[in-house]
Amino acid sequence: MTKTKFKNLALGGFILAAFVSQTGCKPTDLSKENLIPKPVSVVATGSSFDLTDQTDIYVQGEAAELIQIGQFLADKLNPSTGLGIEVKTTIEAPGPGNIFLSLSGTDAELGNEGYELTITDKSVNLVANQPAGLFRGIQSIRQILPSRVEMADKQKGPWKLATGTIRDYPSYGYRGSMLDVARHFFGVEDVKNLIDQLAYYKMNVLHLHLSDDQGWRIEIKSWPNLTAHGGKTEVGGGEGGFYTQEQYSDIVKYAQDRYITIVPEIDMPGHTNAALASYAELNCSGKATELYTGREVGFSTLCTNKEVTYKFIDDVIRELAALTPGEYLHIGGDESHVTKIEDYIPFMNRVQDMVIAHGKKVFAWDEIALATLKPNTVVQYWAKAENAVKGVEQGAKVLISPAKYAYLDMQYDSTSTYGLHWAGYVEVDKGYNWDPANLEPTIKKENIIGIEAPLWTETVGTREEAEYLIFPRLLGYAEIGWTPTELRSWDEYKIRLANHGERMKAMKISFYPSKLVNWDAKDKK
Ligand code: IFG
Repeated sequence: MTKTKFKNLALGGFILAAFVSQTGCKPTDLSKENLIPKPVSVVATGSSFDLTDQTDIYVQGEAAELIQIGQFLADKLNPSTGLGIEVKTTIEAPGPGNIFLSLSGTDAELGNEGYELTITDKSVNLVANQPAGLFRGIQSIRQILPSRVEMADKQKGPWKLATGTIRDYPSYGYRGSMLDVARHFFGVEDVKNLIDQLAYYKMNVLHLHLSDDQGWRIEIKSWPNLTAHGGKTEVGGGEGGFYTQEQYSDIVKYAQDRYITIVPEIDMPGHTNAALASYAELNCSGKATELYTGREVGFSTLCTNKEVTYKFIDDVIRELAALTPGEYLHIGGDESHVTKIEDYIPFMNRVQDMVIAHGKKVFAWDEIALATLKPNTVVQYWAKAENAVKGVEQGAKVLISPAKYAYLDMQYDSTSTYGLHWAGYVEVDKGYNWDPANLEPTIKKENIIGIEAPLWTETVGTREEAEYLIFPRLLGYAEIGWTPTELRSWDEYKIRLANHGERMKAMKISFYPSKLVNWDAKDKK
């Protein structure tokens, strides 16, 4: 090494030592944090903010909603840090050492879910236009702290946040997953657990597939046998189950408190054996079918030419709409292989009108594009691009859920313990390396309402089994829905994903340790 280089190295070391001794902290780099989804912009300033037992979370004004958001963060930080962080209200910005959440409607670019997080060595300021934006921003605060912050029991400090500014907002307004609770039933606690995980990754919709051939999972008071009989079993013959209307409302509120919308689905005219087994009059034969515990699809249909069928559907839609604050009801429409197309089309047209009459907008699988789409009907692209294209040509928005990229029940590879592979294998990289706006020339970004990753549960029946399929791929779909495509690359993402292995472990998520990810790359802090 030349003399000059040696001198420069010594000088650099001296400056670093002086910096550390002056500020008492090691330099940091906010832009190297492993945030998922990746924020729109991060500017690092190299210092750090310490959470201490003097730190509190201040919210501006007395709004109960902001206090609740502050409390959500405090409840996530206190068990592991033991710092006893409290939520307080203030008009002015608080003194140094605190976290401050406030609303300001002056930053249109942030939209309803965006936020700006400014961290200095003295303060943490989170600003958004709407409470939802604050809620998305506190997930970033959680992810900037060491992964052990997500542990349920007390961990040793220090609890440092790298300093700098994050400006962030989502690409798509609908960023969701779907849980099929019909093939295998999942109880309220499992659903709430999934909602917490969606919230951590800034997702904002959970679509619940509430009825199918194997089970009817939502109490309908005017047709009680749907759950009394139709909820009694599941794939494989297990005991099945269902949500009472009270339990469904509890799930809806839990989701709402995390700025997540529940989209309930009653699949029809196909995928209806549970209803057909519960009420003989719904069958064209007038005879009830047997309960079904297998995994075949496409063998059932409501009797589309009997008026009682529409009375049934109207009662179901009425009761479900009254329990659902979200603007959409999903009416399925997929794989109606034993419904003649000349019956399917008028059926789907009539049911759309019924949903609208009950004040909701319609979601349906992409086959509905064969019918006449009502103005706000959204086509969920899952199998046939030509159906989604038909939907766009009718002026509809498309929800992007292509089975070959986004079906969480697809096996990772031929050795996967759970899952199916009719749409192909979906390893973690394949699930990440695609762009919803680049699937079909006709389907442009402006035609897309967002992305959804469905989990069909023919092959999984417990939380752990479901998590094997959901994670880690869900993190990639969260990023596809949030982060601009031009900021995304698999090679860079997989390093951040590796660092989330520690976080998923801390949150007790039984994720699939894909060999494509170097999970041993230890968390940086
Ligand atoms: N297709 C069926 C689902 C489920 C799935 C399993 C849709 C819209 C295959 N319909 O996906 O009910 O069986 O991968």
